[in-house]
Amino acid sequence: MSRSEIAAKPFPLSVDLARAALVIIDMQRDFLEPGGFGAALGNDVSLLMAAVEPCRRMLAGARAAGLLVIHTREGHRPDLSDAPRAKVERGAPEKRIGAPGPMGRILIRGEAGHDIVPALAPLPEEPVIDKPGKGAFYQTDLDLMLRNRGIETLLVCGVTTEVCVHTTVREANDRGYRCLVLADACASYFPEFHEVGLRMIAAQGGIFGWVSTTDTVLAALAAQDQAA
Ligand code: C5J
Repeated sequence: MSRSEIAAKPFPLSVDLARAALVIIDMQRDFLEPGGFGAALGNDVSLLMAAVEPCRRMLAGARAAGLLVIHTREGHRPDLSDAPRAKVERGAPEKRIGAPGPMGRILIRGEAGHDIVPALAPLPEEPVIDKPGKGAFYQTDLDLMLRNRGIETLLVCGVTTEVCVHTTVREANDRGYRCLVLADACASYFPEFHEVGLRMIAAQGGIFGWVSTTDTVLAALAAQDQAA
């Protein structure tokens, strides 16, 4: 497969799409839906919901093109043995990780709120990385999976831009992966953090990665299909 030149900031990125994976970060009900953890903390979850449709389109395009698709979820074991006290003890007790919420215990694996939103439900063959931290590489087998498949470039989307997307992109960058972040398929409860978060990634000649859009990447996938 030939390389595709994908328009991006700070400059176009040459991608071997056969060695690219789509990584969808934490599109979980607890973060996105009314009544979840994010909403309980007082956030406007509609800001995050705006990323669902771009993610859905990107997911459909990646599946059609045969790309490796990886989903991540932030959450913990029911006994909280993998949750640092410093993380659990943050905030009001009734809104902490493990506390009962409208969609089950907040950010606990197996609870309804921990699940990925139905529009982006993983297929059985798509790996789901359950991560205890913000970064998708921390204490997971993501790096092993990517290396086993010869992946070089990550197409990254999901929430939140400045927390789990950013942390994952930084981790990936240090491990030698090129990261192309899809601006419209990421979101934050804080629009200004989203904007600045994206600018930080592409700053200084692409210090952590590149920033593009769903449509741009979908067009590159379609062009590759036609050329094949
Ligand atoms: C947060 C995330 N914001 N997925 N998680 O705690 O960004």
